[in-house]
Order: sequence, then C-alpha cells, then structure tokens
Amino acid sequence: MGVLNVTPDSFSDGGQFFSFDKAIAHAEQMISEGADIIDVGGESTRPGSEFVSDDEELRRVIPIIERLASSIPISIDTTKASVARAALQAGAEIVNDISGLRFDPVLADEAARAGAGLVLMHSRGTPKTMQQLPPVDDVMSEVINGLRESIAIAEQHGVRRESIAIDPGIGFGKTAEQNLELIARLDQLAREFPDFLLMIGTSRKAFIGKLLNDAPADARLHGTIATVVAAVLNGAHIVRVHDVKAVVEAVRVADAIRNAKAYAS
Ligand code: PT1
Repeated sequence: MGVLNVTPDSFSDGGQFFSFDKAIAHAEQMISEGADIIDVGGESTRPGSEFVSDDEELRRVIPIIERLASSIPISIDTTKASVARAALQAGAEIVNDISGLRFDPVLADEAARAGAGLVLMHSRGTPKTMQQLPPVDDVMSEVINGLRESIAIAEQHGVRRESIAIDPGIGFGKTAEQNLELIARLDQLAREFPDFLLMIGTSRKAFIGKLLNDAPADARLHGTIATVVAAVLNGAHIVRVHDVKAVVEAVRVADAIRNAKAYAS
C-alpha cells in the first residue's frame, strides 16, 4: 500500500504532494513501482497533528480519488463517516480508520453499505495527544483488547469479517520499545486474529530514526526495510509505505522466504 498524503503538514513528505498534479504524478509513480493499493489521506495523523474540518478534508481527497480509482484500488485514510461516504461514492474501495471506530462508529455503516474493506487500527487518545499519554504496561494485551472491541463494533454495524483488516498502530500512543515489541511479536497477533488480514505501517516513523542516531524521516529507508521484512516474516499481509519500489523488492524476497518455511514444515 503506497502512502499518498494530500496534506500541507504530513511528517515525512509534508506539503510535497499538496497540489493536485503533484499528487497524481506521485500516485502514478507508486503504481508503476508495484503498489497494489493507494492510501489517500487528507488529514495528518502524525504525533501532535490537529484535526481538520470535514469540508477541508473532502476538498483535498475527493478529486484525487475520482482521478485514481479507475487505475488502482484506493483506500481512504479517514476517521470521519462523512469523508468515508464521499470517498466510497467517488470510487474508493477501502476505509482505513486509525481510530478503530473510536471517533465515529457511523463510519462502519458507510463501509458496510458500500461492501468496502475496512482497516481497523489500534490507537490511544488522539494524534494530537497520543504521545503524551502514560504508556500502558502490557502493549500486546492493550492492542489485542482494543482490536477485539473495534471488530465487535464493526460487526454490529454490518461489516463482514472477511472485509476487515487489523493493524496494531505502530507509533500511535506507544513507546519506541513497544513499537519494536509489536513488530517482533506480530506472529502472536496473527494467531489471535486468524480470520483477518493483518496490516502494519512502520514507514519512516520516529522509532526508526531513534535507532539510527536521530536520522531524519528521509534517511529512514533502510531501517524501514528492516521493519517491513520482520513484519512479513511474522505474518503481515499489507504494508503501508512511502518507498514503494524498494519495499516491493524486499517484500518479494521476504515473502519467498516465508513460503519456503511454510512448505518445508
Ligand atoms: C498506520 C498509519 C495509518 N500510520 C494505518 N494507517 C499513519 N492503517 C497514517 C511517528 O512516530 O500505521 N496504519 N495512517 C501515519 N501516522 C504516524 C504515526 C506517522 C507515528 C508517524 C509517526 O513518527
């Protein structure tokens, strides 16, 4: 899944793709590099970021979705039912909700009505405040319990189990060590939720920079590759990334190694 931020303030490529033409060109590049899905987001969710209004978010994402949806499956990265609804109408096929239905459970009705895919991500608090929360004791239990709640809400609103993907929410209200633990133990999460696709987003995040002498976001590619390979070996099905070409190559090899293990045992 290639990341397409259409925001003036996203953390690693903020402002770069904020014009329509630049956003489309970047999406086409990611498609040519082997992306299977483009994740379109009009509201930054990096730590410390502010909410934007429904109207502003719609103004940013809808023209982009209308233009791209005939070329590739589109997911809409939003927590708002109104934005999800318009995006699905414009041709998006997946709703990616970083709040796991905590902010707007009505979003599940929109996904259900459209027969769309729904990504339920675990997070704590809001993007503005999540990194100021006191860390939880047991991050794996917190994520498992949170995802179970999100899945229950989705199913109550009519979303089919096979339409749901789960995501541990790397960087959303977790310490750097907890992010590493979630990647290292992703196989455990996969075993807890055998009926669901497993997605993860580690790309260019701060915990990688921290391991690399505070490398800035644009110097975290090799660290990102390490996280993606670990995630695939531990059962991830979908990886959300900025650097599509490099990650597609790494995932092809990691996936072949994973399959070699499955066939050998
Ligand atoms: C993600 C994700 C997302 N991440 C899903 N959607 C972001 N399903 C946006 C940092 O610590 O992992 N899964 N949508 C981006 N959010 C962040 C969070 C960016 C933390 C950066 C950090 O640097």
